[in-house]
Amino acid sequence: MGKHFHKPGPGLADRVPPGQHLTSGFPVLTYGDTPEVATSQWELRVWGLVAEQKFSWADMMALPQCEFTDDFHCVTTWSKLDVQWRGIKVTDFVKTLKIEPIAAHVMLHCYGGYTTNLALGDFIREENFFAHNLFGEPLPVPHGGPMRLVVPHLYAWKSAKWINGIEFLEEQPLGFWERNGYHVRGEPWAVERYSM
Ligand SMILES: Nc1nc2c(c(=O)[nH]1)N[C@H]1C(S)=C(S)[C@@H](COP(=O)(O)O)O[C@H]1N2
Ligand SMILES: [Mo]
Repeated sequence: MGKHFHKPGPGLADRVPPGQHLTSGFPVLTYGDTPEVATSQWELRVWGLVAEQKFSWADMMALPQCEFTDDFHCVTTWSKLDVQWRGIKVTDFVKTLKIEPIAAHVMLHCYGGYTTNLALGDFIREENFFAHNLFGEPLPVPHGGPMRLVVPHLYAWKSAKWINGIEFLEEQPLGFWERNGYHVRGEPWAVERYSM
């Protein structure tokens, strides 16, 4: 373990899932290239078992803006506590959608081609949000700027950076890491790291 990683101190242990170590920095974890998207070009499209719609940056900024403080757990074993974000609750966003009752899963799509899947019940949760601000600054591009999803209750590979699409499906799809051996759900307290 390098000097930036340490064992959780007393009182923090109950916030660090099994096999995880705390980091004081905020590592960047990206598979492949980092896409550069200006907010003027940015777009979020919803399709599949939902009335198709496109959201511009201005559409997202017109939704209620909230502050969030959450712990962040990467499956490669680092955790960062108390990350401060600003953005839009998924529950506020989906109020504007017409989702078909048979929809049971979503595939999240990103600029650059990354994908990850969530059960609808793991996506539409009060604590999930689209983030565009990190520690009081516009979300840095390496961390998913201008806009990413944050799903605090699952391992961070579900927190899609540079999000640009949400596909509503009846059957469970498999995203990039899920096809490559990662667990389909990824709950850190249950240590759902791999599919076998
Ligand atoms: N588009 C995209 N989103 C992504 C990833 C990625 O490679 N591409 N990596 C995931 C993984 S494995 C983690 S741990 C977090 C890392 O977020 P960070 O780079 O802001 O720490 O983003 C997730 N979202
Ligand atoms: Mo990760």
